[in-house]
Amino acid sequence: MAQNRSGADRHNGTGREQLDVAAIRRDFPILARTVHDKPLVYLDNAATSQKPRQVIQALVDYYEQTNANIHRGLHTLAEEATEAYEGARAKAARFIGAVGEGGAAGPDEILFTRNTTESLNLVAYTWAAENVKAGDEIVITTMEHHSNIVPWQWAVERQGAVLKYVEFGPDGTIDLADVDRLVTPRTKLVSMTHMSNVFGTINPVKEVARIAHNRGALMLVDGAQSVPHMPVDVRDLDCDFLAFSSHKMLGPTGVGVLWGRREILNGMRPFLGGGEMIEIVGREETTYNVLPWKYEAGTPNIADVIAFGAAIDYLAALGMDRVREHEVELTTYALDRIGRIPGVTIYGPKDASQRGGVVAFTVDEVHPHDLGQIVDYDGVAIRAGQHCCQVLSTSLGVPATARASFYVYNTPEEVDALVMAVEGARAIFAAEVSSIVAR
Ligand code: 7TS
Repeated sequence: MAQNRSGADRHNGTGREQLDVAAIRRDFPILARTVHDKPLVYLDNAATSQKPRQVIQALVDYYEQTNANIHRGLHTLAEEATEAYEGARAKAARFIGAVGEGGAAGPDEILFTRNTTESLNLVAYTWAAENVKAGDEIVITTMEHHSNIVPWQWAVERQGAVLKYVEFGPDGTIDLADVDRLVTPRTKLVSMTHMSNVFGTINPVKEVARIAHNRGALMLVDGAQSVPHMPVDVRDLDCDFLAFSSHKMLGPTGVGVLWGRREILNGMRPFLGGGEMIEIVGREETTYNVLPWKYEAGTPNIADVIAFGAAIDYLAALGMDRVREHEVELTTYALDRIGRIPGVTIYGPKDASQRGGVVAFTVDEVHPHDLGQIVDYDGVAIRAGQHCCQVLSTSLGVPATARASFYVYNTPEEVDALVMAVEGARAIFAAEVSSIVAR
């Protein structure tokens, strides 16, 4: 497989080497394309990231050299496919610190799903069904993605429980005092995004986990936006579940992870029934396979899981500390540059050290959807709308925002291109308004 060429050659004054973004960019074939005859400026990474050649090649290699079903055949291809698939699981475990003491038995806590959404639903359907009773509480926040709201709405409806929300303040952060007040001995679970996909807020999930545990509740962390962008260690967070998606961290679509504490996963019923998840199937009853296969019924997404392993290798070689530093730098620059555009409002914390590489904003007189479309003519890809966070939008009282989100291959020049494109959009609308006035 191709080597990760993305070395590091610059220093940032901290003694630590910075990412060599020019070398990284050469690993991403799509960044060489144009959109409307302009170089692509891809700033929609919170939705999905682009894929390096190493990941694309892992898919091609798998289908050209290895393709076989796993855990079944006795032949060479099946063995190689199984080894590669389980190897990716071990990489995922190491990446989030799930490897047990002495390097033993961490990967069995990694369950492969389709995405963060499925990981969250898995907990809501299985764990909640047996552990949440009438009158119990589940606590989430008003900045959650729909995938961390809807499954809990259904769960509390099924169980006769109550869904409680921690509200965010004007700067898009939560107050631990509110968490402390809302989490009671009736609370069974606190489920919270580690990094908001709209505000970029990095939530104090470690402190929230401590509060949850003190009241006897479990802590689920939605890591869809944090795991791709900063070091995340489940032992340090001391959470009970962590959900994230491959496609937001340089890997293919169709692969998600649910990490859970071994004793909790062992105590839960499986999610889906079928092949692989069983031990003995009788006419009336079935006993289950051990972790992690108990939760992986049917033929999994073998090729994409293996390529996800290549994505993890790529990020690990860059170093997640450096990924985070790069994004703090870029976000600081973007907050300043975007903030200087007349009529702009930026949402979320002011300080880039408190947020991820996500900048949601509005521009007076220009609807975010129009903005998204106009900047696309300049080759700039951003997202506009509610970003699957309607509860957040309603609380904020802002029906839609434009959102730029960054990753390892983005540059300050691309932030400049965004700002110029937004200025252009403003000029178009200003011209329209004056022509209407003149009429
Ligand atoms: N949680 C958060 C915080 C997210 O940002 C997303 C996706 C999800 C969960 C769901 O992830 P999935 O892989 O299951 O889809 N967020 C976005 C976004 O901001 N724009 O498109 C998808």
